[in-house]
Amino acid sequence: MTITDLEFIQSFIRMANDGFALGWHERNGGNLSYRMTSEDVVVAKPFFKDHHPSVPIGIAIPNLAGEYFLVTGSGKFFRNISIAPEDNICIIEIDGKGENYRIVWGLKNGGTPTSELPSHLLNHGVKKESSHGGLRVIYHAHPTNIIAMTFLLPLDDRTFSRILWTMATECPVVFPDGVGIVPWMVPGGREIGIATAELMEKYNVAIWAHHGMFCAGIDFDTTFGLMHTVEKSAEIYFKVISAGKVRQTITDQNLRDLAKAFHVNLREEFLD
Ligand code: 2HA
Ligand code: ZN
Repeated sequence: MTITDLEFIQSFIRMANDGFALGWHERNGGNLSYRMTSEDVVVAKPFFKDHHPSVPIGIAIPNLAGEYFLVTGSGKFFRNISIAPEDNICIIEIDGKGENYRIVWGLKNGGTPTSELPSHLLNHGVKKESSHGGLRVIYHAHPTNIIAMTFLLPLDDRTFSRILWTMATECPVVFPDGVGIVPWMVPGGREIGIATAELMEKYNVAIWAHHGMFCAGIDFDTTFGLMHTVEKSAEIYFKVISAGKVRQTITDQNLRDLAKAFHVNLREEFLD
């Protein structure tokens, strides 16, 4: 038994592979983080090593104090995660103030956690609070169609949400809150992290214009499924607009009927 046999690490690796297989992780694109449960920490702890220095996160996230996260490494390729997990991912421990992290396992040949660590941790901070601890996965990927949409449409939450909802009947059920849009910003820092976390107060999906998407979910399946559903919707959008003139679509009344039948609250301000 090694640490990488643990179920949460296996699930993390499978998700990374699936994202790569779908073309969302060219080169070192994308990153993934998972807030470990106390049970995960108990079973993983015997494999921890204690020689890494404490590093500032660059922002204080007090409600993550003492949490452990499994995260991808900066500059690492999703393509390589399953063949050498201990070299491409790591576990970090957040200090008692939520201001510093320390690697406790992984990145065995050196390296640092994902360049988008501020965005991941700020999103986790928001979601831990709003989900009463239930939400554990934050996923960033570069799905082709959703990126392409950000060149064509006005960058507002309502426009994107309405189009994505109406491209396939299950979309409003999968993301009834809609999606938020972050205008183009420099990636990898505190500012884009704050802008994304603000949207995560309202949504489980934040689209970064001309860059990619962030999804949040309670577990690996839900979070991967959310990314997959939104990206598929974007793909349908392109097939439709490039194929001809739209004759009919899902109407606002259809959306209301769906919400009623599936017991979800569609964001009212996005309906006509
Ligand atoms: O290269 O996706 O946003 C990793 C990224 C940065
Ligand atoms: Zn990216």
